[in-house]
Amino acid sequence: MPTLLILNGPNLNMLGTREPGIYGAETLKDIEARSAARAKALGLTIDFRQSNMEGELVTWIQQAAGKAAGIILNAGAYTHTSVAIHDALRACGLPVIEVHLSNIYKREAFRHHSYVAPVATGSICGFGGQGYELAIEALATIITATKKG
Ligand code: CA2
Repeated sequence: MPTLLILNGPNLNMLGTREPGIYGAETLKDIEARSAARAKALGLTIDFRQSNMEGELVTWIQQAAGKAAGIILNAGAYTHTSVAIHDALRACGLPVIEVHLSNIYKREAFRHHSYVAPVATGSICGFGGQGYELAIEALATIITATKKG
């Protein structure tokens, strides 16, 4: 079964504890569970991770090359700052879907720029935890299309 690497950046381990008005009431464990269920229904498995460290996210992206079928990334605040994550995604050769729980374009101006977006196949934001399921569906379509050649 193809594996999707789902990466979550800084502070996303805090989900469900504060700021439910912005990020919803779900915990990251809840999002992992719904992602696993959606993936299973589509014949995929997931490797779901979170890190508060930029370098760890970069290493995981590097290690996914040649192993994972695609990457779903909510880089958290690193979305708006990280050239290192941009470079790793560009080099990995995998389809990448950028996800954000909140609609970053409705928020502060500093959240309007993403270093992930230019190296992503597509971006999904503003749908809370459902965004992860939408990203899994998008990658399932891409993987099937790639297999057909
Ligand atoms: O909307 C998203 O998914 C974000 O990636 C979340 C990041 C934010 O910096 C991005 O601009 C948009 C922040 C995640 C922090 O989540 C918390 C949740 C509860 C309590 C504290 C932080």
